[in-house]
Amino acid sequence: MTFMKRILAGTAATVALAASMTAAQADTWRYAFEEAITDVQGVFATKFKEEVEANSDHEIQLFPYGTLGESADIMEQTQAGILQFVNQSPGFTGSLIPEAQVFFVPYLLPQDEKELNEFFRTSKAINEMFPELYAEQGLELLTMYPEGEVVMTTKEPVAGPADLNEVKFRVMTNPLLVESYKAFGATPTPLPWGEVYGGLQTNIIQGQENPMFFVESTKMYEVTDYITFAGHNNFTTAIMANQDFFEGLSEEDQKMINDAIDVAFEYILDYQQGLTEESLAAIKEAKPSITVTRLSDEQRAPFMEAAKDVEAQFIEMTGDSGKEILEQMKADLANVSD
Ligand code: 6CS
Repeated sequence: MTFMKRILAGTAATVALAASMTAAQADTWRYAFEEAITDVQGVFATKFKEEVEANSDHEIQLFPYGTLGESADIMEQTQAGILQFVNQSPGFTGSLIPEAQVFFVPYLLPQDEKELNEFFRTSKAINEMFPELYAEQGLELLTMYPEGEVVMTTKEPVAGPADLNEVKFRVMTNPLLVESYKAFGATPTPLPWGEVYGGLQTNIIQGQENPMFFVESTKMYEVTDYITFAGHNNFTTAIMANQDFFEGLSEEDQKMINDAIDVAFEYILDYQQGLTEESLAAIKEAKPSITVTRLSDEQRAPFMEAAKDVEAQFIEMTGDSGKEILEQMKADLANVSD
């Protein structure tokens, strides 16, 4: 190498080193969720990944349901900092953050999709109060979003609470859901997701509830014969980051993450338009003998009556803090209803 070439090569190396010192570090972040990659949580996660990777040098590694264990496992891994992001429904978080069980007060959330979406966008309870409660558990709550009307799938027809008598009904593992199905007349059986299909197949349980897309994708219709719309709830879910991880990020990265969440949030609401009907059509095609019933207002009345007890139990379980959240949620809901 000539003297001049050596000087130029040295300068180039110094410039490259300086650039690598000032450039933000490119990291790989792990994100786990409770559903398959093609389910709603997977579609949200994929959109979030695309946004993060398009707007930063960071990479997101996705872990769908089953790859790292059950819902409770991925939450533990996130709290421990092994994962950076987790999507977990309050159906499971309710045992960690009792106030999150408010999403299981039946008939609290509106059935109108536009109203529901606007509630999630604007709710003070969701966007200001819940983040403080999640923070107490080392979690940065990034957003919550709905995943569709919850339906009951059972082996026998359900027209009212009497039909749930002696029915062992699987619920997610949170105490208020247990109380809810007790009030609905069933024998609630809290189980992690992985035990539901087999439990129905072997008749250990005889019913479960979930949004329609999930009934279809997980083939719940193979092991139950009746689908009942009682209008009692819409499935809520939440995305969180490990708080130490999030707080350790630059302001620029935090903003980039929040922007990616906002894009994925709107995307997933849009994606779900018509999804319940599409899933129902796919189920009817796969199993023409399935019976689908939408309960009339009259048939819903006793379930709605039972909801009052569940609300009272929620307040009993969570005290002033739960009461405050519930009241704020009601005010937020009133703001979005016409
Ligand atoms: O029922 C459950 O356990 C599951 N349901 C949905 C819609 N998502 C994840 C959750 O594990």
